[in-house]
Order: sequence, then C-alpha cells, then structure tokens
Amino acid sequence: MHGKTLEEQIKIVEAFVKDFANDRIALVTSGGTQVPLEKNTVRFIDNFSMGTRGATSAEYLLATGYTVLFMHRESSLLPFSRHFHSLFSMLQVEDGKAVSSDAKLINNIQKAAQYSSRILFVPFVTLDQYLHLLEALCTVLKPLHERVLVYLAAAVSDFYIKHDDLPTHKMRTEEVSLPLSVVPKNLQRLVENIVPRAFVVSFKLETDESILVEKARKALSSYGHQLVVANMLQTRKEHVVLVDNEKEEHIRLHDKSKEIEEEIIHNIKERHSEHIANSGKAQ
Ligand code: PAZ
Repeated sequence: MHGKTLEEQIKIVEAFVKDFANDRIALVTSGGTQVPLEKNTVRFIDNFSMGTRGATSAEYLLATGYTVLFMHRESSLLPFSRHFHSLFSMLQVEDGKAVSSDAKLINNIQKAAQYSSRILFVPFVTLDQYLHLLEALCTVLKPLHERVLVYLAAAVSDFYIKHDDLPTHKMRTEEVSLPLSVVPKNLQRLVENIVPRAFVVSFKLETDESILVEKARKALSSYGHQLVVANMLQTRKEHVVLVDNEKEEHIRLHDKSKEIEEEIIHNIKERHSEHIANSGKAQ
C-alpha cells in the first residue's frame, strides 16, 4: 500500500473486509506519528515508538482468530519480521547460495505465510494521514458492528502546527519559532458516531505513575469507550493496568520468556466476547 492515496487505500481495505464479513476484525494502530515543521518538510516532531506493542499484539490477535487491519507507521516494526534486527547475523552461504537453518527465522516466515491472508497492512507517516485513515477505516468497519475491536496502540502526537502557521521553506536558525496547537481529539466522535457498537480500546502512556490511572479514567469518561490500557514508559513491557468503568486490573509479566501482549490480548478477547454476548441480549 506504499505510495497510495487515501481513496486507493480505502478501496483496498473495503475489498479485504468483504471477505471477512462474518469474522472478528481488529483494527490495530501502531507506531508514532510525524508532525511537519515546514510545508516543504525537512524537519518534524516525532516520538520514541517503534511499534513493538502494535506488532506484537497483532501476532497474538492473529493467533487467537482475529483478522487484522494493521494501521502502522511506515518503517515501524511489523508482525513476525519484528524479531529480526539484521538478516546478516543469520546468513549462511552454501555453494554460493544463501541458506538459513535458523529455527526462529524459519518459524516466523512460516507464521507470516500462515496468516498472510488474514492481515492487511495500511501505512501512514504524518499525524494528518493517521487521523484521516483512522476515521476512514472505522467507517469501512462500521457495518460489522460488535465484531470490531479497535485497538489504539499508536503513539499519537498531542501537538501540531496548523497549516497556516507552517513556514513554506526550511526554517532558518535565526527565526526559529514553534507555534504549537493541541491536536483535537477525535476519539469521542469516532466512538459515538462511527463505531458505536465496536469494542474500543485506547492506550495511555505516562511517565509519572501517580497520575496514570487518573488519566486513564479521564480518557474513559471523555471518549465513552470500553477500555484503557495504561502503561508507564519505563515498565511498559512488564506491567499494564486495564481500566474500565468499574475496576482496574493489573497485568504483570512474571515469566520473562513470554511477552505481556499475550496476556493483554487474551484478556481483551474475553472482554470483547462478553461485549458481543451482551449486545445480543440487548437486542
Ligand atoms: O511502540 P512501543 O511498543 O515502544 O510503545 C508502545 C506505546 C507505549 C506507544 C503504547 O503502549 C501506548 O501507550 N500508546 C499510547 C500512547 C499515548 O498516546 O498515550
């Protein structure tokens, strides 16, 4: 999907979703957004996220039966290939041909092949592209109602520079100014108007633990969705708090050979099943 317009991306997503109209579909967002500082962009604001959470979660979602729309920052980590930083360390050459007997590599290639028909990659780079794509993909998924899980793991910028405030050319050192505006939160509108019957999970990242749960609760009440996964920058790979309207549930990773996303997805799948069952009762 690289280099495609939004309209072209939407057409591909519509065609993909049609084949899975009776399945559970997860829309996973992953990686950081880029915020341009100039119209002819040389510099931009970015963040630390490499998309590990999103890519790892997508693997467990596929394994547990979901079809996945993987909306990711271009060049961030992808499911299955995320395990490999360099192919050179695994390379063996026999009779002038590249071969590999690396079990982990072969296992992940097999899994990628096994799930390739159930995952669609939808890339974005800028904050603007992210916001437009998210709304468009939710609109495509709307008719699937409760079967949709929206899993918002991307690290989305809170600040941007309005188009009219952007300098056209590369900012000069003698005139540096960053007139930042706060990004309008569109999640409430998505939850209320576009996917009101879906199970929507957002993530909340903080660095000060004393405000983590309070911020998660604030997000829940502002957006009206089902669940916030709250995590701290420093411990995000071994501890998360699942915050819903009633309680807080801590997930802690005790076995370091495992990944916390396995438990997160297991827990969320159960909550999603309950959401689907309850919606049936309500009708
Ligand atoms: O990409 P990563 O695995 O390094 O980090 C994951 C994360 C911390 C970006 C994610 O778990 C998260 O909290 N996303 C939401 C961030 C926020 O906007 O609060």
